[in-house]
Amino acid sequence: MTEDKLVVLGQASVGKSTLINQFVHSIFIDVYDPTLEDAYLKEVKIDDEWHLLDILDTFEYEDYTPLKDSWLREGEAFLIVYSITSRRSFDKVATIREEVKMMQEYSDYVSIILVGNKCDLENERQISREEGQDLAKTFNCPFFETSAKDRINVDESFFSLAREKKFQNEKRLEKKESIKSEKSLKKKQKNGYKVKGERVHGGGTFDIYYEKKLVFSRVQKRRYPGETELLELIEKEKKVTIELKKEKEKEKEEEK
Ligand SMILES: Nc1nc2c(ncn2[C@@H]2O[C@H](COP(=O)(O)OP(=O)(O)O)[C@@H](O)[C@H]2O)c(=O)[nH]1
Ligand SMILES: [Mg+2]
Repeated sequence: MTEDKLVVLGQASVGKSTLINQFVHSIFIDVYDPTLEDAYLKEVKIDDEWHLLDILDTFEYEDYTPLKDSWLREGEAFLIVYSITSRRSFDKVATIREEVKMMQEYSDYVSIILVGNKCDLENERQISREEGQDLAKTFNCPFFETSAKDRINVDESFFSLAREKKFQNEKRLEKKESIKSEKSLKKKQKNGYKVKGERVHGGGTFDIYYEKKLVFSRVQKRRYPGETELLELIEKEKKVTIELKKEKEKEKEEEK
């Protein structure tokens, strides 16, 4: 089971606590109660995988609070909420996102979704759907208009947040891997011997960089790797031409 630490952020009274209670308990609370920090757990199956969602409700932090730092640092994915009936709450979103990015270790891979709540209050609307969508586009994050009152897009938002966390994690790991393999290729290109290959099946050519260290150890044992040995190393169906000899001669000349 995957555990996801989700944090719900946003200005006071946009409906954070109501959204969470609707999601976790399927109830609508119509009393305005500025919450203190509160955590909720819910087990859900998302895309055939069980998730334990650990949802943290937060309260508005006009003043500095060390609590806020820990929410932003320890959270793994963030639901940023504004109310479609409040321009002020919408204007606050960008700042909240910046704060999240500042506190997260991998700021390029922060998992955020944007939610415009209270979409049942159509005649009090101050923020158009397009405006919300456009902001989410600049954040490159998913967007939902929700109603915690009518239970519109509530599950969808939390599910999407868990998916976003998975997606960003994978993106980050992929990038890490590609940096690693790029580095090792560069090292081989710098220090290794180039072996040109030609695919027998499928056509095309490829280059393989053969580690210098390996060649050296064989040279010391007076065993220069022959074409057969290299062929063994490279997959059988590939025809290989070797530029090793030339390189070795060059090296010898340089040593003189
Ligand atoms: N009409 C409507 N009212 C909502 C909705 N969500 C929350 N509210 C109301 O807005 C007020 C503030 O909600 P609350 O969850 O306490 O906001 P929080 O401060 O962000 O946690 C409460 O009176 C809620 O009943 C919604 O989707 N539609
Ligand atoms: Mg609250």
